[in-house]
Amino acid sequence: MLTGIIGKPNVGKSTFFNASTLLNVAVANYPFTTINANLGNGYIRVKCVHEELGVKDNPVNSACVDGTRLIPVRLVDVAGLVPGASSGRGLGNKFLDDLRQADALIHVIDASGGTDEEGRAVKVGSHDPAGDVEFVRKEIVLWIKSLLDKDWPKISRAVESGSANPVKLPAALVEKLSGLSVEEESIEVAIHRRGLKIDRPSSWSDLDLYGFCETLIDISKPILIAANKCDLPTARETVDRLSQQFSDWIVVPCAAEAELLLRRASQTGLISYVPGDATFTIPDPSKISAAQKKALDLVKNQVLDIWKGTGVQKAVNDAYLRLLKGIVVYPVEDETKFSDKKGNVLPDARIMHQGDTARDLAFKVHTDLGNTFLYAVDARTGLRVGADYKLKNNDVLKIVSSARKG
Ligand SMILES: Nc1nc2c(ncn2[C@@H]2O[C@H](COP(=O)(O)OP(=O)(O)O)[C@@H](O)[C@H]2O)c(=O)[nH]1
Ligand SMILES: [Mg+2]
Repeated sequence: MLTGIIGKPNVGKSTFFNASTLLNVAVANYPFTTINANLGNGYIRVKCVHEELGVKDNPVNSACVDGTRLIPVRLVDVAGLVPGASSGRGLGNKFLDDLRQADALIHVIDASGGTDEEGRAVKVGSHDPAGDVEFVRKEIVLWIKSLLDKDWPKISRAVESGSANPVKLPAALVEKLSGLSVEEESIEVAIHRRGLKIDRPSSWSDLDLYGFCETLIDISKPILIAANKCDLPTARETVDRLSQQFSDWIVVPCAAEAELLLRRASQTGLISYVPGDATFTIPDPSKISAAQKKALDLVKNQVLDIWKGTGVQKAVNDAYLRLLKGIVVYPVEDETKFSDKKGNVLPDARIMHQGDTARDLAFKVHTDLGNTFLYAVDARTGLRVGADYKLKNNDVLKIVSSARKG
């Protein structure tokens, strides 16, 4: 799963990305190795199960700080986009290429109203970011539509050829949109929701195609709004208004710059702070300079005390756990000790989808394990569950396969 950070220039996308990807604790075993300037690991924050199970853990693929599990997830900082990007304005299709692989999008807006539509700095409070929410979505829809427009007559002919074995529209569209992280099922659902004829694409109007693309985006690249720059007072009224206006969306008030400051201060040991906390502590006040104290006070007064956190961690959590309906599952090899073969207790925390099964988990751990799956054991109860068992959040499961005994 990959989440793209999108928005017009100067809203704080890179600040958000840099803050989310900075972590003070080492994660031994990063599941992702290719990391460049705009692709990195963010983290999901959840309550670890080790306390509930009464054990001390040794995380391998994630980290555990005082009972909080931090699980790596991939984030990509997408190039800024401006109105008309889908037809090549600004960096144009560069941003679109960046978000091909994304399963969900975090749309960063400047809630303080201090950047115009093109991303130029203007007087704080003078630009209404509601329009940005609309135009960014529209550019993505237009981009998807532009990938289909040109070939629509050809696709229609293939689907309506009347041959004994005609091409099915969803299959044709998956092929056309390959590399876009769009599934056939999502296409079927979008066609159905829009009440369009699946076997008569030639009957679709231009508006029908637009509407279909819009619904397809809602399903296969859902968007969360990160209302950034909430440290500025003009953002308060905007956040309330946007939350009402976009009530179907998740709107998270954020202060990316404050989060970056807190993570940096935590990295150098000036403060104790776990990403997503509503407070921080200063272990040794004598080590803090007057300027540092002033900056930290500002973060406390203008962000933490008002919003109960900087929102950056919440936005990443919500993208994976709410938008993408993720759940956390702990696979183990010794269900009596909740450990792997080497004795690491609760070594891995994996993000799965609601509705995934025990066999899906086996495949996620290793293809061989999926192929030779026999059953799984719920480590809490010691009871066996079958391949179709629906995973629950915080499950601790041992997978038993025919390949490896014991
Ligand atoms: N007040 C305030 N400024 C921010 C915040 N986040 C970013 N900025 C500022 O906004 C400007 C653009 O940030 P940047 O991350 O480069 O934006 P990008 O172009 O969207 O990647 C910079 O001057 C940042 O310091 C925030 O939470 N609050
Ligand atoms: Mg940037």
